[in-house]
Amino acid sequence: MAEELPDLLEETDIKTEEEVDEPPMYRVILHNDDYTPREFVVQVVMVVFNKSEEAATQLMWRVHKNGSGVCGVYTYEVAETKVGAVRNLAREYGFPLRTTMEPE
Ligand code: TYC
Repeated sequence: MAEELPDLLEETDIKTEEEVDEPPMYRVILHNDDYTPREFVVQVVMVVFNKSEEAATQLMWRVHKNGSGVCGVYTYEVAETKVGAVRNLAREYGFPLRTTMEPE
């Protein structure tokens, strides 16, 4: 009888996308402001996000023109570390440069 059949869908080990291996990922967003020098932004992006001078300069201009831009996508801990690194450098040099993180 149908009632006695095992519920195959319940019992399989098939996992939904969230249950599989990959950890949740976070975008780190760089924000424009009126005071941080462009060259400082480029240096910070190169050091913190491991970008070439060319890639960092491109991103800086994109953020300068559009208001914000994505520096990269990372696991929670790595994204937090990068946001903190930007905060520390900006504080140290007295600029309002800022990044935030948001779930992918
Ligand atoms: N808008 C800044 C200026 O004109 C440059 C800048 C670019 C600042 C990107 C922040 O994330 C930023 N000096």
